[in-house]
Amino acid sequence: MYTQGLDQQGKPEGKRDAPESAADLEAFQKRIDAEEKIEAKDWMPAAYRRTLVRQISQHAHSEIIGMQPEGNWLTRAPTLKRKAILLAKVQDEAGHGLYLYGAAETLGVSRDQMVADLLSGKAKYSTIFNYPTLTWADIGTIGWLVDGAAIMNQIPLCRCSYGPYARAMVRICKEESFHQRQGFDIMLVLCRGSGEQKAMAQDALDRWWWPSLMMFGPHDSESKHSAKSMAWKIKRFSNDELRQKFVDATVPQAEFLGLKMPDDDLRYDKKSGHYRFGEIDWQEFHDVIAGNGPCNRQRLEQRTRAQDDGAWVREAACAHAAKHAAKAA
Ligand code: BYC
Repeated sequence: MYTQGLDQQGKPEGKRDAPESAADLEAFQKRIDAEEKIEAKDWMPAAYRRTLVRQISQHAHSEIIGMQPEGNWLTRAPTLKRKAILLAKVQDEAGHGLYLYGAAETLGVSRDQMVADLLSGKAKYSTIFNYPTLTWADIGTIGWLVDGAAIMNQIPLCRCSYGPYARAMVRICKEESFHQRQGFDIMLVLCRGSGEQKAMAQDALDRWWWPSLMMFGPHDSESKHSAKSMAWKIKRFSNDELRQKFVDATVPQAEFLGLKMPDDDLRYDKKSGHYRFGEIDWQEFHDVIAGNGPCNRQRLEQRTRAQDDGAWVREAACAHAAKHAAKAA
């Protein structure tokens, strides 16, 4: 187990992997193939551990950074009821981040290290949270599309081979499903409202549709981690498969709302039973990953400020725990 600094791939800095025997690797793969869950204390290949630390910590960071775009509307929600719902949703996202940091910690990486990697820009988080929330319709669209895409990606993660991650995902998915419905409900109200409200909903869809498709990651042909992650049953479906499922599920919902998808190439292909859609702007995807999205800097600044402002709470909690431990001893 390691708890110290990790490099960008989640590998202990300056350390080499211990040699792994072919027999151990084969026995491990057999367990995976037999759908056995791998638990924290079980032997696992170093690369499997690294992949999980990378994915779970990025996932946790996404939940925590993802609180910001929605938090932006807490003081401006149109009614008290909407405000209470949004407050609960944003709190849920904090909870998701905490379960996920906890799941990553079982792999031997410390929370402090993960947070440090996020704040230094070393660790990634989902590109989607680097876009601004300009109107109330953006809150509806995030729930509908962003949580919708998250569910599509995360339901299969409930069957991930690593037990602590899979179990964390069960509760997260239940909550995400409520989030998606509250988002769709906001959209429904706007689309049945005045012309101005409907135009606001359409504008939000125009801005969030393509970034939502980017949440599923690069094309399978460009996805460097997919083959290994699929063999280890961390991922159960490829990026493109999940993206297609999301498009197929979402286009009819947009039709129901009376909104137009911002994609002139979108059409239903009767033969395959799928919606065919246009090409994603991969340059934009890579730019946002590289830190050059509309809000990357703002998101990290805000997170750093929150971390600094909370230092006294962490110190007080540690002092309190130490006092109790000393008493008990
Ligand atoms: N954004 O080989 P690939 C939420 C990176 S939060 C940024 O396909 P993999 C919510 C990828 O990390 C939901 N980076 O990777 C919260 C890799 O980079 P590194 C967040 C991306 O891991 C608040 C490289 O590109 N969900 O629901 O096999 C409010 C190559 O990609 C992105 C999760 O985190 C991206 N979009 O597949 C509301 C789900 N896409 O690490 C809602 C868990 C790719 O080599 N994660 N990259 O430097 C996953 O399922 C997988 O990690 C991914 C990528 C499908 C995202």
